[in-house]
Amino acid sequence: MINLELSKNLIDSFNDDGFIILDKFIDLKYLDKLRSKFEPLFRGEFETGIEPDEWNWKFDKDNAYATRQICNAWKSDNLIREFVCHKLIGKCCSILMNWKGARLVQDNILWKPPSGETLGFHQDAAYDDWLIPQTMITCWMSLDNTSREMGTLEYIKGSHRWGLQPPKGEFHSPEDYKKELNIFAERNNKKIDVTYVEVPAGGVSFHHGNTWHGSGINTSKDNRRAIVSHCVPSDARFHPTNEGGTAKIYKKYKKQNSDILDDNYFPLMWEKK
Ligand SMILES: O=C(O)CCC(=O)C(=O)O
Repeated sequence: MINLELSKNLIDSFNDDGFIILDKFIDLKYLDKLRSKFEPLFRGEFETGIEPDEWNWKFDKDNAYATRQICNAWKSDNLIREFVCHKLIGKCCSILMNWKGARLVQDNILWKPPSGETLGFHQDAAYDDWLIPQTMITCWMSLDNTSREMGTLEYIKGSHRWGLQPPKGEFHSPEDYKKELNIFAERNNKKIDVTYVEVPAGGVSFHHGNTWHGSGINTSKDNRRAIVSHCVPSDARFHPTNEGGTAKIYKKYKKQNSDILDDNYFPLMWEKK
């Protein structure tokens, strides 16, 4: 289904740059089937009968050019679940982050149509201050060939060493998608070195939760679609008091008198034996 052997060179690159980018990950025979899931999901046709946690773009209702995003489509669709919760993703994330295991905190289904708009630069781990430890790694799987013209994902090399800032600014369709990045870099005297994730369909990138990233406008005539696994350590716990970032959506899964992340809502993907 998916294939990857992490070499020492790849692990070193991840530690140096805050990301790695690879041309081959998803077995190509699954790509059409995965792409065919997007339209029904955004029309609200959920195979399992369960709504995703966030469904923030709907056909015939929302801005046609916004980048369309669903969070936790794994609850709604079985094939998406097989991919975003795959044990190999959990294993790669654990090795790259030096964790004993990984669980899914959130998935993303992303669809940037032709003329599709920006996603503001941000750091993923900034949204999970409601977890201990506050950390994350993201596996971004592309279902289409990507290029700079298509508004592909962009990374700032080495920015995983810049610390974590609270989330600021607009996420969906900001006019200046680099505004928050530029403000931070100028204030802290950081050099901005952009890498565009240009991969064939079925390619992948992994990025550290502190790595600054975002994406520009799709100036091509093609759709750009991705499925994404955002992972946290298998032994992460709910923070007793923090309520920032995405807490208002995900802290409802905290059980009274317990700080444990329940496998039913935050699936365990892989753990070292
Ligand atoms: O695909 C994009 O444009 C952004 C993806 C992203 O922000 C993420 O995967 O963390």
